[in-house]
Amino acid sequence: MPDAKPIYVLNGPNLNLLGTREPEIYGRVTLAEIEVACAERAAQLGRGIVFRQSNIEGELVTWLQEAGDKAGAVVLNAGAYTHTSVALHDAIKAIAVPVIETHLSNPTAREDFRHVSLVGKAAKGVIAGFGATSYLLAIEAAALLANES
Ligand code: CA2
Repeated sequence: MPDAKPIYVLNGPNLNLLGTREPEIYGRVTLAEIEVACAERAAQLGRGIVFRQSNIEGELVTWLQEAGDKAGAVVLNAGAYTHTSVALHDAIKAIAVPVIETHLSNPTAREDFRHVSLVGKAAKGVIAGFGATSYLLAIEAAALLANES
């Protein structure tokens, strides 16, 4: 598919620590390893990726706005901002490209404060609870949705 728009994979706060702490919750895979796996799966599906991580809420908002112009779809693990950020909710609402909320863990099975997702109220759908495989499932959903638009 010539000139297919890339899938943006955006990661929120503390996800840069993956593989170094709390392996019982988040596994031992690093974010760099997830990036490689996402790039491979996207390439199989005829797409490139733009993969980024930030601990800064506003930076994620800026990248969502950029994705609205440049991406075919967005895979978004907003980390803890998932549960708190009206700004991310509004940024998702403001762009026409589909956004797939993605989590390593299953927030619904965890503490009560993780049961609310402001991101999920704006996202196209949610994939959660499969560890690093959540990202690969989200890449597949993103590629399908990008092909539809
Ligand atoms: O399960 C997910 O992917 C989460 O988005 C991860 C967030 C959490 O706040 C969400 O409720 C669910 C936390 C990311 C923190 O990642 C760490 C990784 C290693 C060590 C410490 C934190």
